[in-house]
Amino acid sequence: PAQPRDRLRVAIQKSGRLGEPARELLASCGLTWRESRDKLFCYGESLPVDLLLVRDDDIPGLIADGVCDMGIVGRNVLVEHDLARRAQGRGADLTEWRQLGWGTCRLDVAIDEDQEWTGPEQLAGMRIATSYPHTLGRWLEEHGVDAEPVLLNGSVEIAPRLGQADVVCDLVSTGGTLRANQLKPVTTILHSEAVIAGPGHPLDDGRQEIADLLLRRLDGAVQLKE
Ligand code: PRT
Ligand code: ZN
Repeated sequence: PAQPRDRLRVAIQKSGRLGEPARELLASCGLTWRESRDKLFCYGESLPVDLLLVRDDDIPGLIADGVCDMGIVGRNVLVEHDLARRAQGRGADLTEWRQLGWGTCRLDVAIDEDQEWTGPEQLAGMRIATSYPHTLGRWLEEHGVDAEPVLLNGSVEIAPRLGQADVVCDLVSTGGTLRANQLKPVTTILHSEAVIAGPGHPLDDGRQEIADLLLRRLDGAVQLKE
C-alpha cells in the first residue's frame, strides 16, 4: 500500500508535442513550480500540485500504479494501455476525466498511394506496421479481418519500403509524413486528442478535493480559450 500523500501528482510529457501545451494549461490555472535539478519533477508552490515529467507512454502506468493521480496524455496512448490490460485479463483502471481539444490526430490505416481501397477485407492476411497493436487488433476484430499487426516503436511509415510490412497504421495530423512515404490514409480507427486521464475511482487522502479544485480551474481556463 502506498504511503498517504496529501499533494496531487500530475504526470505530463517531458518533451514532445504535448509537454509544452500541458504545462501552459496548468500554468493558466495559476500553478507555479520550483523545478528539480534534473527537471523531472516540479514542486508546486501556489497549490499542492506537483508535476512529474515523463515519456507519454509511461503516463497510464504511472496513474494505474498510483504513483501519479492524473495525467495529460493522448487518447491513443490511453486506449492502447486499456486494451493491453484487457488482453491480460485485467479490468479497465483509467478513464478520461476531460477532453482538451488540442493535440488532435487520427490513427489511420494507410496503404500504397497507387493502390485502390476497397474496404477492410482487403487487409486480410497482410502485415500491418503499427505502434498501436491492441487498438489495431480491436478494429480488425470488429471488422472480422484476420491480419497481422507488426509492432514498431518508430519509423512506422518506412516499414512497407523496408519490406517489414505491407501497410501501416499510424498517427496522422497533416498527412505530410504519409505522402512523403508514398502512402495514403484510407480509414480512421481512432480519433485522438489530449485528455486528462485519471483513475476510475475517487482519490484518497484528500487528494480528490485538490483534483476537483484543479479541474474547476482547468474547465475555466479551457472555456476562456474557446
Ligand atoms: O518521448 P515521448 O515518448 O514522450 O514522445 P513520443 O515521440 O512518443 O510522442 P510525440 O511527442 O510525438 O506525440 C505525443 C502525442 O501527440 C501522441 O501520442 C498523439 O496523441 C499526439 N499527436 C498529435 C501526434 C501527432 N499529432 C503526430 N502527427 N503524435 C505523433 N504524430 C506523428 C506521427 O506518428 C507521424 O510520424 O507525426 C507524424 C505524422 O504527422 P503528419 O503531420 O505528417 O501527418
Ligand atoms: Zn512516446
